[in-house]
Amino acid sequence: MELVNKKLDAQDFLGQREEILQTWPTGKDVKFADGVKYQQSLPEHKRFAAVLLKADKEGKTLSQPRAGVALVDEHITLLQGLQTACDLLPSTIDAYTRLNRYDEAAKGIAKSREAGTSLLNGFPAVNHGLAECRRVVESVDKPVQVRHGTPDARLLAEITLAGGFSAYEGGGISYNIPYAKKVSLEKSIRDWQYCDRLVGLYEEEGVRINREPFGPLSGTLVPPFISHSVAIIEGLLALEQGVKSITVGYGQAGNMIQDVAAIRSLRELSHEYFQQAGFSDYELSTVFHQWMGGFPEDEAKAFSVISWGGAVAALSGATKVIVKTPHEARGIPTMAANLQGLNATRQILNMVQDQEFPSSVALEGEVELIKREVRAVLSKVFELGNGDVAVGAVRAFAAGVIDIPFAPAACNAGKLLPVRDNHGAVRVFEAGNVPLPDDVLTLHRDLIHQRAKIEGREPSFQMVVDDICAISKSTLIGRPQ
Ligand code: 8ZB
Repeated sequence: MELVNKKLDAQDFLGQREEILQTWPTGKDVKFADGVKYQQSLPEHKRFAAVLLKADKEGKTLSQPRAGVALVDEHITLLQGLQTACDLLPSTIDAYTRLNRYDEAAKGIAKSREAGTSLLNGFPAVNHGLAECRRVVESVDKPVQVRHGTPDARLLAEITLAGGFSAYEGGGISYNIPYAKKVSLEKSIRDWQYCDRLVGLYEEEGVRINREPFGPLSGTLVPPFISHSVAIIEGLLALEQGVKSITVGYGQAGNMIQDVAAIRSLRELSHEYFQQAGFSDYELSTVFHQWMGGFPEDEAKAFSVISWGGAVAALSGATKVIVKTPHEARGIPTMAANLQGLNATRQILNMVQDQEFPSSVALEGEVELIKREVRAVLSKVFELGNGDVAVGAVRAFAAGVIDIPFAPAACNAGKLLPVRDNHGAVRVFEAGNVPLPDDVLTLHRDLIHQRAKIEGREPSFQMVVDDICAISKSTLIGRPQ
């Protein structure tokens, strides 16, 4: 089938469903009508979209950890241990499931049973199947989201949504380019149209499922306009398939003004593009990810990074914040470490919640800058797609018009080089083929040269490397030693 941004027709969808539900034995337990009935039985306080909408109206910032282990009982124990310290729960899916390697996940489950500890880096929802997913959802008292990194997430969506999860992270771009090397973008966008259409079918039965494009992308010096462009494209693709609750996301870059401006511009631009495309019947919320790059090993220092993220999340007015842990530099956190990250974040959210970030020339300027950058990129995307955003997205990546820094995908140009300016904001050092207006490019270059002059060196790749390592070595900007 040719890729277009059109609602999948029933024949196409049902044809795919028949095939996809047969790829692993647990697929055959999925019956859509039964999934709808189960979702309808969930109380309001366990419905992800409802809890987000309420928080957004009240101007609150909710907290959410990442968590997932191999075995169901252990996973339940983990989520039960975390739920009193957070507002929203996750189930982070393991890497084999993300790669559709359910046979390997099965071995991981068996070995985890033998070892008495999780030997997978997440919860293998497909292998456990529908009934066990429901047991997870029923064992906790907060809404649960599927968080993963899966280019082809169709079977996972069928099983987990029928299993009572009420939010689903990912998208055809954001779960391909930063996660896979050789998956074609046409294919991942089409496979995600299926996931969005499935959510659309639940919506048609009165069941609201929240969808969240993965905002931070590579998590490495991503300029806000790049991640915003991807989030808006994925939002448009989702709306077309009938999604009604969308959370657009952004990964903390570290400069307070840029980060506050990023969440503000993300919300405003999303409304602008969604409404321009004729959509009005949707709920929009935002998510701020605490720093996604390298962390300091020292736990006290890690808490600083975590708390700063929590503070800026609240100041920016994000609807939720995804929380890191003091184990970030080492790997998958224990429950205790996860609780520490959540408690540190809750304290700062409570203290900052009622404060307002003052308007200023600098903030307004940054908001306007991001908006101009996003509009320049997206107008080229629409032009390349002759008005079709799905086609335009594929061509934009091929042409390097959208270029995600430090992403593994072969179809990503990798020519754009970001670097921090003298205040730590992420700027564009080499634009590659990204069509930024001349005066914007000049502004980025001037800001970078200002820093270079102060550091007494030329802007260079070394400066980029210094920035990538800076926070783990306890500064924001990678100054020369
Ligand atoms: C793209 C997301 C990366 C972050 C965390 C990593 C990192 C991954 C799990 C998890 C708790 C898991 N992460 N898998 N955290 N439990 N199973 O996602 O540590 O911070």
